[in-house]
Amino acid sequence: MAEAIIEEICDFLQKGRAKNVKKLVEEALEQGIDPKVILNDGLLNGMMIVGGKFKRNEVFVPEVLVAARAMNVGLSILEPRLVEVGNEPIGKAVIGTVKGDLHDIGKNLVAMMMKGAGFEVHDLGTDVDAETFIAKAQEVGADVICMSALLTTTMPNMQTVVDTLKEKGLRDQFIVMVGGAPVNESFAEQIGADYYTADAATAAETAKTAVEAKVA
Ligand code: B1M
Repeated sequence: MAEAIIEEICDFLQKGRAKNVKKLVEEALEQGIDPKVILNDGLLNGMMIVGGKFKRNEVFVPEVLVAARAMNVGLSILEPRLVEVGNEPIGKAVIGTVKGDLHDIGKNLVAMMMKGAGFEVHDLGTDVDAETFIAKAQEVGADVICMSALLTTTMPNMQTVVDTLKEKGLRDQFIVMVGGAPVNESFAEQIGADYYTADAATAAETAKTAVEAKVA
């Protein structure tokens, strides 16, 4: 039963059928299926299959776009179940996908996990330039700046944020975290970011540890 509904979520996600995905995710939650199973085996699995087809030119941007929309609808249903926010925020974070980059699913997941870890999260969306990241971080008194990039061509825009922080004499005020499929540890080191993490849950854990260490 649980396997059947998860398979259906995965199938409808690939077809970009947001309404069906929404309905089935709600049904799966009502059936008591673990939200993490719905996320990983249903939604993310479906997106991975679409990603593979996109790479092999079996589907194209419009199909990927509708699948991504269905993914974000599914995520919004899961969010309250994945995120149990405490009363006092443990820190503040600004998050966005860097300039030139419109991919937001991974960034949304990181934002969600950060909220779950107790952060007050300010989500700047996609295509965010250095000035916007920094202005928002200063405005809200952020502890952490989180940047996501999915394109090799937009990764250098993470460096621009770090360099602009240095130019403004603000580098020491913020913990800078980077991630996204093409990003890795050595790139993070090379651009002078503080942390690279491979997935959303690890990003949230790392941010929490880093903020606690800063306060101590
Ligand atoms: Co795009 N796309 N796309 N795309 N797309 C990729 C990234 C690509 C790898 C596909 C491929 O060719 N195999 C390829 C990039 C190649 C490269 O740069 N080397 C690509 C391309 C080429 C493009 C276009 C240029 C295509 C075109 O127009 N010809 C174009 C660019 C548009 C732009 O941004 N300017 C484009 C457009 C699109 C859509 C709009 C159609 C859509 C995005 C819709 C949306 O996001 N709302 C889309 C999608 C969906 C994808 C794929 C299929 C899926 C990405 C995704 O959401 N994955 C992707 C193929 C792939 O990745 N296999 C592809 C699921 C998500 C959960 O994973 O974001 O990696 P991810 O997040 C992970 C981790 O990386 C990590 O946490 C998450 C897991 O827990 N993480 C962080 C992410 N951010 C983090 C930050 C952190 C820490 C961890 O700290 C702060």
